[in-house]
Amino acid sequence: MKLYYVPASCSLATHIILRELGMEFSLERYDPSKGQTETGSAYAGINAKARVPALEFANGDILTEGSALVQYLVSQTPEHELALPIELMARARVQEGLSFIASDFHKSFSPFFSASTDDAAKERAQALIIKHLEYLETTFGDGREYFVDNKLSVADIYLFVVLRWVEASGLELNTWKKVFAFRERMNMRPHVRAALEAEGLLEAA
Ligand SMILES: N[C@@H](CCC(=O)N[C@@H](CS)C(=O)NCC(=O)O)C(=O)O
Repeated sequence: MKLYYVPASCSLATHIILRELGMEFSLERYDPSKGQTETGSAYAGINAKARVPALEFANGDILTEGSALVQYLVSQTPEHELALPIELMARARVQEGLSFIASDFHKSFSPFFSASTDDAAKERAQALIIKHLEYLETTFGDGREYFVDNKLSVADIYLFVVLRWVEASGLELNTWKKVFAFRERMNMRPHVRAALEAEGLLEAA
């Protein structure tokens, strides 16, 4: 498998999960400013949506959308602690967590990654991020170590990746102590550190 990625972006979640699952994969960096990958391939031919992550399989199939990708990957290893629960409500809880992160939390950071965003839009986005962080702080407030049902899941890894962007929005994650402690814990996982190193992010982590 080959993972197309942009360093520190949401593709980092797929990258970490590939490592946590012990899967064989290679990495190919995408440069959005050039519309090309590091080997000179036009990215439009890989993902017409011009987004990472995209995962290419040996038979040439390409799968996109981070939430779908990580669910596909953990479904290959049903015995792994990251596998989706078999019980339907517990499984839906993980999907509920992933949906919140992908649709609400992740996307609230978009204005900070666009050169054309004005200050008013950034202020509105920051207010939304604060609202999401308050919700997360309450969720972790009951002594939970993990986001969904206090059991490690792919949602924790995606949440960790998005929490790495908080400072880029002008906020200090340390304001939300329990969420901050969660990010610190996730940051210490060996496969997380290996992925950060591979993307050249270790000093910044
Ligand atoms: N719906 C997509 C969105 C992915 C997405 O927003 N990717 C961003 C990085 S976090 C991206 O590819 N940015 C490059 C660009 O906008 O040029 C998913 O969930 O996988």
